Amino acid sequence: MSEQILVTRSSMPTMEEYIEEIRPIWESHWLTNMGEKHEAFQLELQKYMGVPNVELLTNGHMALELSLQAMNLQGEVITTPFTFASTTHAIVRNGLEPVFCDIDPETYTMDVTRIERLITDRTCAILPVHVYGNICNMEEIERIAHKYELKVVYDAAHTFGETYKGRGIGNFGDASCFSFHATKVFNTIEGGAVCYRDPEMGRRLYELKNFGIHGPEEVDAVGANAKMNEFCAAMGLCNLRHVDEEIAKRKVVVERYLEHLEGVEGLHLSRPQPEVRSNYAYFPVVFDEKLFGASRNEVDDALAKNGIGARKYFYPLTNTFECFHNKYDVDETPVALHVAKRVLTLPLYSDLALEDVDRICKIVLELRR
Ligand code: T4K
Repeated sequence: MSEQILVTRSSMPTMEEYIEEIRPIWESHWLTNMGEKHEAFQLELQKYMGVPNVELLTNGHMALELSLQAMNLQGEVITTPFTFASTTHAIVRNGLEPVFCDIDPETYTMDVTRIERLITDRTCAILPVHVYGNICNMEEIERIAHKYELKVVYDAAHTFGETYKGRGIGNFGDASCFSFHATKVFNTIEGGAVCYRDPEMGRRLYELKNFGIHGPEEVDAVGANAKMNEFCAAMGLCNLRHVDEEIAKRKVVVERYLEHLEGVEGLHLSRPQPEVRSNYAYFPVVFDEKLFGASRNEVDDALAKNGIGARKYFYPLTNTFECFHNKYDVDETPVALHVAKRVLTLPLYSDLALEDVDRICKIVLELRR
């Protein structure tokens, strides 16, 4: 049993495995700018994810931001506020306007029954989030997008390793943006990737991540610096060898949580989704204070007193952020507001001891009144 338990803990290869992977870098002195590790990792990733096209980036945020830029969009983007700051920021930093759609109370992803009424003649894209690894209703989203000729960019930060109907999750929409941050199921320390459909988009992304440089004497876009460096790519190569084992260990942890918490009155847990191979990214619990007897905040405090750092992912909603100066009406996303006030994600990582899960659940369940 551990003393302090945080919401997650980065997966790492052994030090020896990583050192072996980075050893050639001392011979080549090639540290970044699409070196050998970058190229090898991109290829391995493409195979693992079962996708035709993938572009590596410095992080999941730049994956989102540059995907939108690569599509040359203007106008409004339909998205959800129940997400990390990155999703909304990527839209706003592209000079686009987010239009907030409410979420589904079961999966916490975009409520597809509400999309069409938000479409105007300025709508250019839909940017849904696969929250906690719960997959959006992609069939319906893509039907609507096709009908109104809109682009679809999935925020797939939480879904690495997942499949839907046997296909890698990166195969859907015009683009899917993944995060390989230290806190994710699969990490490259910091990192991200875009899986995309149109090869022309790949060419644009490749240039945009390198300042928009087109040729030795030609810069044809105002790009960024979002190239994955060799040390991050090497970490990716190592962690990729172990990711299936990591996911299998996470499943065991999740099953232990379910043994304790499933069916408890006042607790709402995510259900497995049909035809989805899950990556067990997060363990969210929505607390109904009246039925359970304690609020989300009381549970969070009780866990903190015992050295357990659960997290309120995602509170506050992005449409309430101070940086937006009350521009958005949170009453338009009541389900998202309801969930954000009540959700707590409990610690989850592959090496979390089952005795620790028992202890966490005991603290939670002792708060029942
Ligand atoms: N879209 C969505 C839906 C996202 O959730 C995210 C990122 C993005 C886009 C953007 O992707 P990136 O640009 O980040 O690749 C964390 C992560 O920084 C962020 O990647 C993630 N979502 C978000 C949900 O969580 P914080 O501020 O909560 O992280 P922090 O530093 O408090 O870490 C949480 C816990 O993780 C720590 O208590 C311990 C553990 N940890 C953390 C670090 C940094 C480790 O074990 N090792 C580490 O190196 O944002």
